[in-house]
Amino acid sequence: MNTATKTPARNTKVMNRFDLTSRLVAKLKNEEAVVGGIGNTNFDLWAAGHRPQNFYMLGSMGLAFPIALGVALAQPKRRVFALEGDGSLLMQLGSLSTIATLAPKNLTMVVMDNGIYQITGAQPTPAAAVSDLVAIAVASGLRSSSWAADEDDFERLIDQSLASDGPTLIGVRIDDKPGTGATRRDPVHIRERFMLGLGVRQPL
Ligand SMILES: Cc1ncc(C[n+]2csc(CCOP(=O)(O)OP(=O)(O)O)c2C)c(N)n1
Repeated sequence: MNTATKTPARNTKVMNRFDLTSRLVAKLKNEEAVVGGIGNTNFDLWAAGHRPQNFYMLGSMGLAFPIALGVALAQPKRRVFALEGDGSLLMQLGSLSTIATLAPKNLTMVVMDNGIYQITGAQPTPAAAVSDLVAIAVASGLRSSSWAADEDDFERLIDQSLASDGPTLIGVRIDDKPGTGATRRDPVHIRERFMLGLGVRQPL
């Protein structure tokens, strides 16, 4: 028997990245920072409605959570969200231990698990069907980590994270759809706009 069928992830609903991202963005009322990972997570963040507090990672996989950690530590009064693909998180699993150790109270991470590297041709990730990313997060010390059973549960877990006294990780299983939009590929512009949005740059 394939033991992968026993992982909690396999019992959760397959959802859609853009829909979940839109649900998250609809909840934002307090200039929360949102860091999108390379490719589809930031394309859907852009498509859900650009905000000055959004940062769109270009080029390197696995940096959404580390960048969000830095923002959360630098601005502890601001809620910070990070959206990352499963393949990208696999590039940077050590960040989970670092985040668990530094334990910012204001950080909510979402891993969008489609089991593939969608944007480069849908190759299966090595974790697909054998590893449970939420179980890895728990074992890394992130005790508030869970799979969202469906869209309502995702929204509940987001709300719950706001009241949590430590970092939260939410795993969502998603379909194989590509991202909805396309971020303008100008890293300096993205960085400057984000820093302005966080109030750490003065307008020119
Ligand atoms: C270090 C590194 N290796 C490989 C790539 C090429 N690459 C860009 S996005 C991507 C796949 C991302 O997969 P995932 O994070 O699961 O997101 P998805 O495309 O499935 O939404 C790959 C392999 C890269 N940009 N950086």
